[in-house]
Amino acid sequence: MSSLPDMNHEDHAMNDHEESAVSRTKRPWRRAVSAVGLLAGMAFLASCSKNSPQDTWKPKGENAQKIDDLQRPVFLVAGIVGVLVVIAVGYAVMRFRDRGQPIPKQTHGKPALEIVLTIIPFVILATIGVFTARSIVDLADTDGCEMTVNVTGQQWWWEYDYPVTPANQKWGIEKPIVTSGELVIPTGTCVLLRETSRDVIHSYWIPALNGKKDAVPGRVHENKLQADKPGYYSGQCTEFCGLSHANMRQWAIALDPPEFAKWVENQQRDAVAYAEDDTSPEAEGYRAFRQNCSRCHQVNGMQNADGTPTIAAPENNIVAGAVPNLTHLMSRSRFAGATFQLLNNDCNDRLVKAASDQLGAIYLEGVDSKCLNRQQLEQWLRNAPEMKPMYVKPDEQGRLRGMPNLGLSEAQIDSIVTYLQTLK
Ligand code: HEC
Ligand SMILES: [Cu+2]
Repeated sequence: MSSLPDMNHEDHAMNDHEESAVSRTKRPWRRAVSAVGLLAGMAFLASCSKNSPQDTWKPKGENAQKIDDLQRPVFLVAGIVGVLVVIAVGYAVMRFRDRGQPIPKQTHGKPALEIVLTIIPFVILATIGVFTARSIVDLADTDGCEMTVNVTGQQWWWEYDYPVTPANQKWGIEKPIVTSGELVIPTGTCVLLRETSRDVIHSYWIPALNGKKDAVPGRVHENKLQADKPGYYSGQCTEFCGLSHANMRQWAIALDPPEFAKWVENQQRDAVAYAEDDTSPEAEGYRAFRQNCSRCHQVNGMQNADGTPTIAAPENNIVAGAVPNLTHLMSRSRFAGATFQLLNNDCNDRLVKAASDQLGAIYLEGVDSKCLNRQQLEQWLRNAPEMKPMYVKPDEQGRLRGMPNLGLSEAQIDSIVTYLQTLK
């Protein structure tokens, strides 16, 4: 030991000083190159998805456009600042890296520099702040919408009901419409969503049409949606809400006003009531449904054996007190939190990839026997909690948080699916 190790040297223990000096000068560049490569790879993968229906950079409606108009310049400014900071840090790291030189003279206080470095971020943030506040106020203004839909979140699906209001009556809504999973709206129309929840906090989000809005129990949050063109716009619950949060999807289907009117007309129709002595497979399925499903699921128009209306009592069976109304199940394209397809893959592709001017007609076809994804629907009736995790342990009053396994026989399932196909 002839000399003490140099304390400023990280790798003083290295034997080969020459080689370590070489690798020390090369290594930072190699690292920088791999870091840049990694970032580029990540950016590439992030943009990889062929069709990215939840892309927030592709607004398809007025409110989403307002958000986009704000986020683009903010992203640009933040990007420039970010690049400048990385360059400055990179420069400082290279230029002043430890070569064993003595510690530089320490200084304290540089008022001019400090003031400049305070003023620049202040000006940037204040400018962004003004535009952000303006956008928030603008988006929060829910006056003047031409239609209202109540949107209720529940573990783990969304219910939409279209109340009879003067504005909604102009769209032909003379009877409340209750549906689930898929929100159907007319194009070019400001639709006011009145959001709430029956259990925990959920959040409603259709990225192509607007930002997120929480659905909170005991409160009503207003949110506007407007779609410029007919389309099939996807979203998902964006507030963690328990076991099947990931299976709580939502879709907005925008139709041309004349096609929307057809949808409204159909939704207000009752389902067929089959006579008790009818022995057709549909009528058999109808009775099996009434026996096994009607205590939870409402089908408007269904009748008991004595001719009185069959009224579901979800409040006695489900903690949150509601269950999807199935009167027009086959007018939807998805089920159970809009997670599973009622349409087989071919028919689903045809709908999802439809040109904007054809989408309405295809959607209004609903699910016919050619298109039915029978396998998934049967699986649901065989054992729903296996397809979608749900808390099926009853509470003290015997109520559940999801659809239980009803222990149906294959013959019952077959018969009920035959009946469900009539619910257009
Ligand atoms: C104990 C109450 C209960 C019973 C009985 C019940 N279900 Fe359900 N069902 C539910 C609940 C709750 C959901 C919502 C589950 C979800 O999406 O998370 C549901 C969802 C569904 C859906 C999806 C609807 C949609 O629009 O997304 C279908 C279809 C369905 N049930 C069919 C049936 C059939 C057919 C029967 C009778 C064989 C039946 N259910 C019996 C509670 C019940
Ligand atoms: Cu949720």
